[in-house]
Amino acid sequence: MTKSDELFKKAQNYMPGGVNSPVRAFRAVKKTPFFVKKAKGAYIFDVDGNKYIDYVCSWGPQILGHAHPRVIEAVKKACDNGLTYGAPTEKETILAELIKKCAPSMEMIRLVNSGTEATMSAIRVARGFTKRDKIIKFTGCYHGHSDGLLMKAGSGLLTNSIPNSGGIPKDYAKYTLLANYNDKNSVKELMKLHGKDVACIIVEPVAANMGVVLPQYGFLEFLRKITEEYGALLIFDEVITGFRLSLGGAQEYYNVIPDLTTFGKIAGGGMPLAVYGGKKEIMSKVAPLGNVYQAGTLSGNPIATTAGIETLKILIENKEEIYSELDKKGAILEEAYNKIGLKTNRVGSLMSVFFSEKPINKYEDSLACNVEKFADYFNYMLNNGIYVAPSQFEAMFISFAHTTDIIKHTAEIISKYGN
Ligand code: KE4
Repeated sequence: MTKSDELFKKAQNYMPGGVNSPVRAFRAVKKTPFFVKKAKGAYIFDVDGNKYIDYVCSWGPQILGHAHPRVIEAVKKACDNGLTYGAPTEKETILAELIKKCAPSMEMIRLVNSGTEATMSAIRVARGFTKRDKIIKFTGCYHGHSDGLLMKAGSGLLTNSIPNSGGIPKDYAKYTLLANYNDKNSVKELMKLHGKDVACIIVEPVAANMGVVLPQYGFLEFLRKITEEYGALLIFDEVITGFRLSLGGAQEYYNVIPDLTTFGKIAGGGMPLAVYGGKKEIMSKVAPLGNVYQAGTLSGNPIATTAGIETLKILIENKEEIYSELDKKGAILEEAYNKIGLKTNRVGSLMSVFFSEKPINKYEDSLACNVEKFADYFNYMLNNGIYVAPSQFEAMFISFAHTTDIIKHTAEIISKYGN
């Protein structure tokens, strides 16, 4: 029995499935998870002394690689001044300014502790601003685990085959309408029936929780137009795409500007920090300015804001080099997968490989993938020192710490898969 196995056995006595987030249990790939000892740069090390090239990057935050010296030094220094005050600090404003510099649509923001809090709060603001109750989300998109968003969601719900979570009152679920990603007609039909009651459409501008599925040409522009037509708000959930596709996220990359945006992951540089925000007129509804209530003991705390500030500063200072390098490296891996006949979807350093005969452009295509073959591929990669997401329905992330040699080595391992 490995040390990881021992730790996993013990953890299961205290936490459901032995984990604090379902996908970490490796159930979809029929393995017991490794327990992490440390991570540095592009590598993650488990308690049994194994070293893996990490393409999970903590599900996106570690775009600079693990334990970036500048981020760690800034956080260590900040800790000497205390961990949390529950009172305003200048760091919150500095981070807000940096976020607005990257995504100018973020005229006014609120810092929270998780992507779930960010999307839950953004929807509440949309309802408060429009005085409408219904929302539209897309099947296969995942926006965290708040009650109204767990209908036909992606990520761990797909991985563990629980399309609709237990514990959500039917009465509540009726306010969440489901459209199909990349299917304009499904949106048109819902808006024709419910448009005057729809507060917002929330979308992952690049879906990354049913595997990566790119918006088809004109889809995001269509959502922008139809929400304006019906007086509903457009919310871009950029928890994954924010600062990932480009410094300004998907809204810069595709030049489609939402009314509200949520960021997470990279925004906190690896610490628990997320953001919701957008037009000042809308965000002015949030207490204490307005009557839409949202609060948080640790929101904007000095340690998480320090990590976020340092991370965004490094991205801003080196944006040309970072984003072009990340794209080049993504292209090398994509070519390696395609050469052995595997389908991929990629934008920049965000990608997925699919075990499917046909292209993956929507939820049903993703659902039809061969998850058994994916599990076999996952184990092949892990046995060759490469850690990819333990689910067909998650994404692969490349960090700036993944050197060309690391990428070429990965491509080499990929090229031998199936031989
Ligand atoms: P958190 O509450 O996990 O910080 O963020 C929720 C969230 C919101 N929006 C999008 C687009 C997301 O992808 C997420 C969370 N992403 C998953 C990975 N697909 C987090 C990993 C996990 O659940 O353990």
